[in-house]
Amino acid sequence: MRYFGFSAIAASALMLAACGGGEKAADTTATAAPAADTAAVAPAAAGSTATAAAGAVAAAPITGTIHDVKMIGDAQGYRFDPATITIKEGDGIRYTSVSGGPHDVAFDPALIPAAVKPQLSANMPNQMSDLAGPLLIQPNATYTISFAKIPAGTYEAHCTPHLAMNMKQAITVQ
Ligand SMILES: [Cu+2]
Repeated sequence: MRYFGFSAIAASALMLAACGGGEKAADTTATAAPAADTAAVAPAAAGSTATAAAGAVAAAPITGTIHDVKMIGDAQGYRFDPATITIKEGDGIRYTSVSGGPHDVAFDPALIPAAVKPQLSANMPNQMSDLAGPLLIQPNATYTISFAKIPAGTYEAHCTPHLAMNMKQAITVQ
């Protein structure tokens, strides 16, 4: 029965998160926890953590190295240089539109695991659409993405205007 009670609390916490979102929902959950019985304190704390994870995700700033990647369009084709890159969690990638723009940096939402998407999205400012950065129109315009709090894995990025020309990049986060 206690477990059922916790489920009900968790469910209402999730509903609060869904309706409110962000810090306010977390605060509400924290306030509601003591109002239940004492036995619920530990589970409520766990529920509180889950709510924070499910709510709005803050951008995680770069804590490591910033790697430079060029975006090029010339007689040899459209490409990211380098086209494959291995970085560490916490690093950032600074993309520079060198030639043949406009370019952008985008991820196919269908290819990004659901557990990764909220943080990746939070780390991508000025999105034009879901997981698509702004078009870099001016020569040497840059766009930087933080890979802080991004789980290890390989993620495929692409340039939306030149996707048909296979302008793609494989980013491995260690
Ligand atoms: Cu491009």
